[in-house]
Amino acid sequence: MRCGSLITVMALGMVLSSASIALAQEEDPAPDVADMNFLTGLRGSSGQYVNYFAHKDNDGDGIPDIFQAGLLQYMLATKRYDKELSGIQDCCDKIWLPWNKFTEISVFYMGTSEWGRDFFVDWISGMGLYADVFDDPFYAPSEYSMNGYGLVGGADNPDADGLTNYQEFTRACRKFNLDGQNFENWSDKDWGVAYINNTSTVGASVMGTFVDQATTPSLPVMGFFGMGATSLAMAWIGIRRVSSRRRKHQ
Ligand SMILES: [Ca+2]
Ligand SMILES: [Ca+2]
Ligand SMILES: [Ca+2]
Repeated sequence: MRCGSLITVMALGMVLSSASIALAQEEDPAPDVADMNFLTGLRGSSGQYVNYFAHKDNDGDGIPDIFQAGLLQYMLATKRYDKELSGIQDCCDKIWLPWNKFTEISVFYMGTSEWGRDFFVDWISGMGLYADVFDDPFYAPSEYSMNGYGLVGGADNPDADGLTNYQEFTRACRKFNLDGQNFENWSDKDWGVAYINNTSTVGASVMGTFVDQATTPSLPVMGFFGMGATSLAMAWIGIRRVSSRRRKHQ
């Protein structure tokens, strides 16, 4: 296990251990994943978890995890990728406990990396907290791994435009004069530019631009055909004008 992963596992242990396990589980349905805010979930209230989760790259794909959480949140809300994300509601249903303040973190990391899922399955079930809900189906990686969906990883390309999510991310950063390849060096001010209000996936921010670009085919595809169509249109207009002038002079 990588050092970063180990640190995050320890952090997950800290936050989960701090949850009040003495509270009784209530009969309460799990939230709809489309309504969950993964941005605030990864930050925690008042942003106290940003150093463990939100501003880290725990899966090592080159993108801060908060941006992947934003992309996931947008995809769930817009329901454009329902087929690929069909297993995530079931994942949420099985880990949901009304008193658990870490549902978004749990769902996100269980889904995006094998080590995260294994942590929750083995470590927490070992504590006996989730013994009844972590049954054998959770040991099927293909069923629960977000990597298997091929949507929010750095090498994924959900809009099929030839640009990976990592490339879409660094492009979005450049639009706001930020170096996406070295986000570890960003200041608090830079992070404020990166995603405004800490809650939204839309708007004039790196987050809004990244989410839009990652789900919209861009220049490599649209530019080629777009330039071809524009050239043909201009040529046609030019011919019409020349023909018109000739008729006037005849
Ligand atoms: Ca990442
Ligand atoms: Ca793309
Ligand atoms: Ca794109």
